[in-house]
Amino acid sequence: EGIGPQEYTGIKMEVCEFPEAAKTDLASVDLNGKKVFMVAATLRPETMYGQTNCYVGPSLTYGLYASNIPDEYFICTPRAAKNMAFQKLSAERGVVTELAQLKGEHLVGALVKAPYSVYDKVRVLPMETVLATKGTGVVTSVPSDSPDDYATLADLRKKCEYYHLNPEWLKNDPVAIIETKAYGKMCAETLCQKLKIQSPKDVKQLAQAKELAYKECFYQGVMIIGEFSGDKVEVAKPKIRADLIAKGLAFAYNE
Ligand code: A2H
Repeated sequence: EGIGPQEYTGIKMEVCEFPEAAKTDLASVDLNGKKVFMVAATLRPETMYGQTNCYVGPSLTYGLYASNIPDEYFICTPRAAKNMAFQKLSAERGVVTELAQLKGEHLVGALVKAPYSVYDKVRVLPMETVLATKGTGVVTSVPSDSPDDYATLADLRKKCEYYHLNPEWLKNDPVAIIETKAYGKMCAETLCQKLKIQSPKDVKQLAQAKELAYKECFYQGVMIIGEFSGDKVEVAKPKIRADLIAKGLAFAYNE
């Protein structure tokens, strides 16, 4: 991290249902005949089978932007929209066309499509640790393989009343998608227990878990779901990424 460019995959999560607060933010925009996507930036496209939710930073500001594809709009941070404009991902190259601004917390509860996931549509939830300075500000949640996602889902489940979340939005359980000798089929859960991670605030242990998960699950892991089941994760990753892009479900995004 921080050294050289990051090659993300922008996952296009089509919005099927906006919460009332987001509808108010978007009131001045004509969305007739348009498709709106929340764009999640991931370094692990091979984990998309296990998406259970989508996270936004509740206190961050997002925008609705005209994309390079006619009638398709993207939701991401203004910072990401600017980067995208210089990667031929905006309506006009180098130009950011912002149609509306949305508060992150207004997106909580939105229903979005999750490409390749065993859960066809998933709910948007708040994640306090989403940074405005990285990716698109939208993080797709894969609690089987991301310790951050696992810790946040566990925390939200414990405090769903406090956060005013519908318990229905938290019902999707982690999915076994990758197996390793060291951590079994749920590496994030195993590591969170091993390192005694209690909440998303345990940043030091989470950083350690993240590193261990990457080393073990990325370099030693074997896919146990999908078209490349049985293949090493390292081998499956570029193939799954290429397929997602070829199907129009994702695009390359660098920063
Ligand atoms: B990853 P790096 Cl299964 N704020 O995707 C906080 N985290 C962000 C973010 C932001 N603005 N934008 C992206 N991310 C997350 C999948 C995944 C990820 C798995 C396992 C590990 C993992 C599912 N979530 O990342 O600092 C996204 O989560 C571990 C690092 O640029 C993205 O990939 O290295 C990753 O962090 C990018 O973080």
